[in-house]
Amino acid sequence: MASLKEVLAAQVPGIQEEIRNLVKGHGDKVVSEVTIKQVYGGMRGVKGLVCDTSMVDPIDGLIIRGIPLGELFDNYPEEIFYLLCTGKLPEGEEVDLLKANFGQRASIPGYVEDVLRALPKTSHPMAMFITAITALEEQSYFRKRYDEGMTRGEMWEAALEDSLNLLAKLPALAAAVYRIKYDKGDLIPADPNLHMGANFAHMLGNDDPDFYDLLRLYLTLHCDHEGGNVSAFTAHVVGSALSDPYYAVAAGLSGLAGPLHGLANQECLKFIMGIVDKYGGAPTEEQMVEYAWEVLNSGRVVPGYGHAVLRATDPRFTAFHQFGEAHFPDDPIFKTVSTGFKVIPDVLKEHGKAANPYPNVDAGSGALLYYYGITELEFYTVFFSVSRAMGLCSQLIMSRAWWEPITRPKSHTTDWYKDFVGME
Ligand code: HAX
Repeated sequence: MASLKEVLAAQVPGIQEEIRNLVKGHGDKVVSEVTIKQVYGGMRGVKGLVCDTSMVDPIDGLIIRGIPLGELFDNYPEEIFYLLCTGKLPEGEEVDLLKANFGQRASIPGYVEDVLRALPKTSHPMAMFITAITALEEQSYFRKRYDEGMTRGEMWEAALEDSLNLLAKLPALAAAVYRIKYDKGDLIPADPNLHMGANFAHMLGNDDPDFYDLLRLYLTLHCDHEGGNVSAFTAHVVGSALSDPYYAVAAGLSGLAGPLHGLANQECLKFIMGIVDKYGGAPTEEQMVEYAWEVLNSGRVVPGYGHAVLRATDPRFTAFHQFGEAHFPDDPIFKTVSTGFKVIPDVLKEHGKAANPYPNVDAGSGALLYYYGITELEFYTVFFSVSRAMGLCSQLIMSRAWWEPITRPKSHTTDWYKDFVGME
């Protein structure tokens, strides 16, 4: 039985050699051209990044190390992190070893609680969460080892050590933010016998086994989404400066806090509740169509629909929808999500702007959290963050394993681009 670190140690020399040979043998091969539209359009479609942990297929959605997400709906988040890092799922006792490893690292130092309590109650939960992660940076093994003169060959191990500590503590940090911000009473200590999702639910203060399972699913589904999305790209760039994983994850999650990215889950539930309020319960299909057009005609986006890469229903939405159908199909908020799923894609097609008229991960997740009593919408992106940090960390470990250099693309002024195309 091998630990995650031992499995990676066996793989890293092969990864380094593979990349060395690829660059040595094919270094001058052109993989992408860049148009002016892409330069001014968020670099959409420009191939210029490496991400070995996962890829997003426009139709099939997230594929983790060759395994479509649809085949991983029953797995634990700890197993997913192992898969992201190593390309294989842990087997037999490796799973228990991994869960125990996370469990032993799960508690948070007292000073972090003090930091959180010192913040104004009006702070956004994401700002509190990111502050807590930055406060934990004091414990960085990567930074300590760098200061001692660690070689680049040792960096992936230091990144792994920081990642395991940070990921293990994130549910406790998130629960601390929740209980402090919303006056839920004393913090609840981690239970090292529970898996990560259950432990998170437990520390939030809800020991319903169905909620345990929802958080297991939630942490599994949001784990990673290849390398070019705002949070992954940001963490990647910051990590390339050899800032340690605490800094890189705090930076990446600051991007996740944007309404066009992770914060969309908060916006989605606001949208759904706006409909329920307006019609005094779950709307009819006609009412839903009317409401969606009102939003579009006022120049706003329909939250939870569309995606920069996906061109079909997000499998993560499908998993959440199946969970709701199995547990509370008649809940008015969940029913509203279901009705939206039926009619909004056609509205968006008729509207004609969105390249992808189908629901993304954020369209339904909030309705499920709300059902289990998490009624503080602003907190939803923190759930997303606890999970997404697994992708950010595994990508950082991979980058340090193959000695990726500092990221530094070239920028030009608008005058330069105008000259380049011959524009007056
Ligand atoms: N409602 C209305 N209009 C939409 C739309 C939606 N849901 N999705 C896209 N459009 C519009 C865009 O605003 C854009 O309009 P303009 O040309 O006037 O600027 C046009 O359609 C083309 O956009 P696109 O190419 O389809 O989409 P982008 O790659 O530019 O953006 C977004 C992708 C996810 C940001 C976009 O679809 C959106 O704003 N959706 C709603 C917010 C949302 O659900 N975000 C969460 C995404 C998932 C995620 O990252 N979670 O973390």
